[in-house]
Amino acid sequence: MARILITSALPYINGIKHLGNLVGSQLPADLYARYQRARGHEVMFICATDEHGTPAELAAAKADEPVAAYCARMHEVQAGLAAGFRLSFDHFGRSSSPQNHRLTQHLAGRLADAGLIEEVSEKQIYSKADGRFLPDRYIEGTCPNCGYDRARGDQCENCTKQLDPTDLIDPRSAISGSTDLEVRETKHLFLKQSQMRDKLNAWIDGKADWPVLTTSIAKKWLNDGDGLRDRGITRDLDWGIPVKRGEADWPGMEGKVFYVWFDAPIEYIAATAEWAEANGKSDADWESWWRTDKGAGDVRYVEFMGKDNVPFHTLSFPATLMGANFDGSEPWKLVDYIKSFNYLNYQGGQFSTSQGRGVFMDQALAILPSDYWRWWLLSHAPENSDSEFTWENFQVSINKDLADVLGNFVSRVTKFCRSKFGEEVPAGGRLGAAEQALIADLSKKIAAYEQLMDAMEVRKSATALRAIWAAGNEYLQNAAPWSVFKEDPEAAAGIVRFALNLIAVYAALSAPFIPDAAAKMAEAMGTDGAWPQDRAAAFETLAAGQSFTVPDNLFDKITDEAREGWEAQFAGQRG
Ligand code: B3M
Ligand code: ZN
Repeated sequence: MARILITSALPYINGIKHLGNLVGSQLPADLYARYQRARGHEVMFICATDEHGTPAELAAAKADEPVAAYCARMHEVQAGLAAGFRLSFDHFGRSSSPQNHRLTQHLAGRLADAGLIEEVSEKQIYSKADGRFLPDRYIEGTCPNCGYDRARGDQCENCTKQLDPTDLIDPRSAISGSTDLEVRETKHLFLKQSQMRDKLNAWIDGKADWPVLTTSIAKKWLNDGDGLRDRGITRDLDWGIPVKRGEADWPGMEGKVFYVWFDAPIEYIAATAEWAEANGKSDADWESWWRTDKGAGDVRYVEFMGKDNVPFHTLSFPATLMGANFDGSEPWKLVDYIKSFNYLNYQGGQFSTSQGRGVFMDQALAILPSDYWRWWLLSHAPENSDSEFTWENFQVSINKDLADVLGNFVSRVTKFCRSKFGEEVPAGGRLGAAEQALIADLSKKIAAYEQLMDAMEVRKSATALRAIWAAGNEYLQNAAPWSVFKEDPEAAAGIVRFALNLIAVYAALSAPFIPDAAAKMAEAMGTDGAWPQDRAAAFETLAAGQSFTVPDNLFDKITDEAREGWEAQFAGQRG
């Protein structure tokens, strides 16, 4: 049994996430967590809301709520949606937790002890009307690169160039619109990432098995001079983790907080500490996942994220953890594998939170059960390139894969059995050549599926699972127990008993993708949904005489009218 630590990128607190966000981190992470648990491994699956920074403050202001109250409310909303999508986190934490405050301040102190922090006097834009500095998204103006007139202080949304607030032409406050701005000096802490270049390079070079998407982004930033320049890790904001050096005040840093991207990844660790506290465990319990000197030496740590988050996870976060271990006394667990994703597009354009374009998590659950979304999103995960959601493609996949192949198989077998033999696994008959051939074929197919799931090849895993379902359907079509029954009821009973066993096997194999339908299948067959580890025995789990039930229709087909209705409903901007 292995110990596997899994983290999903933390969704920002500033609103409900769309399906593109979901498929780029949380959902594939859940697929992997469920699968590894089913294989008998010890899994710690962690996520949290990312609650600091200007996006949180601006969203709270827009909602006309104090930022702490806004974050508390939105955390509950996001936790509810995560539960709705059956995301099986061991803990869904908050980056504003006391645990993260302590740990972030502690690690900053360690970095200072290591000589990796520098105090820099910086020019920042101060708004007299607002009585405050305007970092990141608090300032808007014209992009010096492309001329877009609503570029933000940290990045131009139009041409994606990273900016500093002082780069903007005709800057104005995003709070008040005021242009009465001036440049003032303010002191900030900088993390001397550039001093870590060689260490980071060597570390990334050691990751030969990482996906190309991950390493190409990491290497690009690492070698592009600009990517590893020293970065400010503090901000002039109210909401955030106060800048302290461990537990001590940091002279000159009064009233400042850490930059959101400094404390957000640290929350992976802090959320595990939150898990320990919430479950009556000790510090040693969470440390056994995160400190290689305290039990995490044998942990395999896997991170899931969209490609835009890769630089922070391959450079900044490892730099923090490596830097904090400068004297060898705090060996923090570094990531072993980063699974990153491209973007999911929506009907010929982009999903967009700011423009309310696409389908958002709450809307998706309001129209269909989560399994439908899980199946489509995972089987179309944007792994090797961007992929696209269209309602037509969604309708076709659901109707074919879920309704025609899996749903139909389960319904035909159980209903036929009930009508001829009652709701009890029939005795008689035996496994003949056709059944033996299918067992041999499925054994190979299951092994292939396991290999793909272990490798986090999400789309290919879905294809492999569908092939397993299809093989059962094909078998049933050829074995035709409904015809055999007329001549030889006993032989028909043997076919049906075998097919009922297939349902039990399918329930186990399908659970990582479609947990609700899989649970219904297992419940109907009266099995515990255990993984078919022992292939020979797996197909004879259900004994003659055991009772079963006919599950309710597992999947409804999506009609043309429904599809057209949704297409129209989701054509505009979210209200
Ligand atoms: N909240 C960005 C995002 O949602 C950010 C991820 C943090 S992971 C530590 O894309
Ligand atoms: Zn631009």
